[in-house]
Amino acid sequence: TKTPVRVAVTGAAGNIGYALLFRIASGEMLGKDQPVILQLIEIPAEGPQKALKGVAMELDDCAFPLLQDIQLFDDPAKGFKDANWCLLVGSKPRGPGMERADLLKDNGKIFIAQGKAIDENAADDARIAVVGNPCNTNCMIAASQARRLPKDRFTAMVRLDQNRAAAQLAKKAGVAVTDVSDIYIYGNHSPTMFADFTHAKIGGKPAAEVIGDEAWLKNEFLPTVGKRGAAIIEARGQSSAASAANALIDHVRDLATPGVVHAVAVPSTGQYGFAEGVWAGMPVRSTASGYEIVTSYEMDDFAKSKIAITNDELVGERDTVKEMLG
Ligand code: NAX
Repeated sequence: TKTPVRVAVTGAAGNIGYALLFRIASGEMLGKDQPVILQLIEIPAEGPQKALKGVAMELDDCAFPLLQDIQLFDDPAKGFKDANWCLLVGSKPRGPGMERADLLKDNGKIFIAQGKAIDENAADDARIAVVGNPCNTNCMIAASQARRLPKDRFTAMVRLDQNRAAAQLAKKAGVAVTDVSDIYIYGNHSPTMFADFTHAKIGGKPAAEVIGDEAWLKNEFLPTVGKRGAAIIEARGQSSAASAANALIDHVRDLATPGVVHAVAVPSTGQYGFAEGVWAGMPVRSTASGYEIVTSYEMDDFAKSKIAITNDELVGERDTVKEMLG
């Protein structure tokens, strides 16, 4: 039998956590033959800690054959101990009237502490996936604390945007989502992201050719994908949870599957014109131990202009938190 993989999850008593943990425990993330140990981390407050116990009771009640242990923590240093995967879902939500800069800085403190706790305590092979927003910049901040672990182990999630884009293209073309390929997300997980329809394929043919409506791609598809999170909140009264958890399952599973190409926010060394050192969504090809950035897509002027906008936003976020980065 395989050695269990330790999966640490922050924000485990939250909405995404509730849609996520049962799928990890059932083997959907790391495989149906891979035992897991869940190390669940919440803030020390009574409410979240009590809710976390409830989630653990339900996990017990599923009697998942692969779930070898469930451990509950209020201290990240203990919660990340020996973790192979660190899924950073928890973050501070934007309160009413709160400035974006304050949100960035408040979350910055959380991700400095978590980055440090991971670097000091997690397993040597630890990989990190950040979901809590603003996820690209939170990820950059956490990675800034890494002394032992390579910074490129820290990734942020743009997979929900990729999945949203694939679904929209399939719907428009009237095909199954499995017919859509080569759709990747560039830049920030925010409305400025660029869902690159220019290289997307439908049934192996260029998506733009199949859809035959450039105005729709530029003026409807891009904003629909970019503002989908807000549209879900408007419709449901709550932010995306099941689809976000599903995207995180996809993100981790595909990082753990050599050969798969998928969009991940990773540290830029200048690919596609992104500023060096920001965490930008790009296509990566997973390898046995990590990933390599796919740099072969040629961008036209339209795509370049979109990438420039989302890059500017990432650089602006970095400027806002630069004193924290040390
Ligand atoms: P919830 O508010 O339901 O849950 C968040 C949980 O995190 C709470 O239980 C809270 O106590 C906990 N938490 C806060 N700070 C923590 C800390 N320092 N350590 C441990 N736990 C902490 O939010 P939920 O709907 O689950 O969303 C979680 C995060 O995902 C949010 O930041 C949200 O903006 C972000 N999202 C990111 C997406 C992406 O594509 N990257 C999409 C979905 C989602 O909006």
